[in-house]
Amino acid sequence: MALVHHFLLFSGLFGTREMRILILGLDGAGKTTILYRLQVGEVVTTIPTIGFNVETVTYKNLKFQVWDLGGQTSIRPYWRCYYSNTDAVIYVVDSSDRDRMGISKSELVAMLEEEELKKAILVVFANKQDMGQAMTPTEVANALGLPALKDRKWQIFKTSATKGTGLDEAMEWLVESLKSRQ
Ligand SMILES: Nc1nc2c(ncn2[C@@H]2O[C@H](COP(=O)(O)OP(=O)(O)O)[C@@H](O)[C@H]2O)c(=O)[nH]1
Ligand SMILES: [Mg+2]
Repeated sequence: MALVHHFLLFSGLFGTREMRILILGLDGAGKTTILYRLQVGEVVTTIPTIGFNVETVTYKNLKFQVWDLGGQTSIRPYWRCYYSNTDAVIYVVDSSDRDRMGISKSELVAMLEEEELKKAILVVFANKQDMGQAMTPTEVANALGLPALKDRKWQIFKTSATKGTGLDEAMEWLVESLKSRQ
């Protein structure tokens, strides 16, 4: 319920300009679960001709778009079509997937190099904190190289998308950050 409140804030604050937020990360990180947890509207899945799924939720002038990073390199150039006018990136990490933390880092680094994303705020969700073997947010931050990021407003939050914990706090930070940037 509190999440809906944040979106009311979002939509009220940013007037008529469309706010665009990307939810990205490796497959299995929990992105789709988070999108549904936000409960802001109908999730529409489209498969562009190039062949990767994009899930979109639009709530008033707020648009969330989700797809999986990693995998096939041939489709990467097409991701660019979705990068323009992005206000924030929510980067979702499976904190229990130590084996793929390195891949998650390289995907994040490559994505942040995109010219169109230079000004986007970065919120990392250290997801699956309910799992016993989960890395702590500090461990995830270090593994992703977040402390070394230059000219980037970022923050990391511990979340469990299935339990619904931590999402509120993270979205609140995002709303405040977007507000102060206006
Ligand atoms: N234990 C646990 N499982 C989760 C969490 N978030 C997502 N999952 C599970 O991880 C799997 C992949 O989630 P999904 O949202 O489809 O990942 P996506 O590929 O990033 O969209 C599903 O079985 C989810 O139920 C979490 O916080 N904790
Ligand atoms: Mg998914």
